[in-house]
Amino acid sequence: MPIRALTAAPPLAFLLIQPAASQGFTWGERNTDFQPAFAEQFRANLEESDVDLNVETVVGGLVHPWGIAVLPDGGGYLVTERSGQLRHVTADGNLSAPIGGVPAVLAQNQGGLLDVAVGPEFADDRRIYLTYAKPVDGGSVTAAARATLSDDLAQLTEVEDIFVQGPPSPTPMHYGSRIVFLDDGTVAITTGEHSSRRERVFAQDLDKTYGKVMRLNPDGTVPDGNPSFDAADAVPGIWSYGHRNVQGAAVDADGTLWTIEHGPAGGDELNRPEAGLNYGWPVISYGENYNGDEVGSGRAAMEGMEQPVYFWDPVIAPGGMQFHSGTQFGDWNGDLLIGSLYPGGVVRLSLEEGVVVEEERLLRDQGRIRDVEVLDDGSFLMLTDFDNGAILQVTEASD
Ligand SMILES: [Ca+2]
Repeated sequence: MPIRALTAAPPLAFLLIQPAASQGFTWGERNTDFQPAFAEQFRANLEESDVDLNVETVVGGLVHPWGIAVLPDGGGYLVTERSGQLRHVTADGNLSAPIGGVPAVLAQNQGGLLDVAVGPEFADDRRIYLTYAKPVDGGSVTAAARATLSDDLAQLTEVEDIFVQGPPSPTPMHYGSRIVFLDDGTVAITTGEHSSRRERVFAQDLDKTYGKVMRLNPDGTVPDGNPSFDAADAVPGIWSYGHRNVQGAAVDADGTLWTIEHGPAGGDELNRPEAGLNYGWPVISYGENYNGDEVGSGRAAMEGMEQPVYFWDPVIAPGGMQFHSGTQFGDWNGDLLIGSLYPGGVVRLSLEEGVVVEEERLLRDQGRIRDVEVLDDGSFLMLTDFDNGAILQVTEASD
């Protein structure tokens, strides 16, 4: 965006009608002129928190870190590097050698070792969960595995896939993915649709697991309470469908699952996926393909397909996200903190009764943020997605 950066400031009259811009942020030029389906769906009031952010490096030298999870009882963090390493980091920044036993990954293009989650019974069973690009005959797929982490944090054992996407894709793009635990002990696993024109339509097919939110038991079996579909060949475990590339998922204080997906140019979406529903891709979408032609039907709304809670044009290129809680940044409790790969930093959304009422752009000088993890005290961790990436901790600066 160097050209935009060099353009002159907007005329004064334009400035006067703008809501308060967060840290100098103003909305960029749109890709398309689709009208939002409802007022709160697009460009909420821009806010600027009256708080100072203190950013410290926990550890650097990570190669494209992708996912991070917090171990209980002050046990530090697990962090993935996309090229295939899982490492342990102590809370004071001591980085381990790669943990043994990680599944082989296809570390190509957007593929590699992706998300990591700590099981809810970790203190007893030491189970952790990973998502990754799994090499298979015919290409690769998104997979989720569970494993047992040794007491010395050096080795995974009992590694088994609990989900393997199908069919195999020749395109190492759009793998999603996140794995998050729901309040009932099941897991939600998000996928992508491998991007290509031939494959993206599989997001609409219930006999394939491209572009889906899956809901499974932690051992990969299918729990009670999933939706049933008319299609006789529907893959068991599908929760919702018609997604593009779901790289963020989080559960709110009420136990409701939210997801965020990379859309086309001008079509990143926040969704609250409900059982059995179709979220539209690639039939309907805001925005347009990155080559400038229209997506699918050329429409942003259609009967039988769900509207996003919120969308961005221009996009934020979302990574992972989490709901805030804790005493630091206490005014943000219940807000979503979303990592942005482009233009970068953290996007904060304030929600009321299921709609977005406020947006803030934080930490924009930090560049590509792949994942965000809120700690018990309300401070939060960010992963910077660079060749020389880092775990950063953001605390509320005291006066
Ligand atoms: Ca959608």
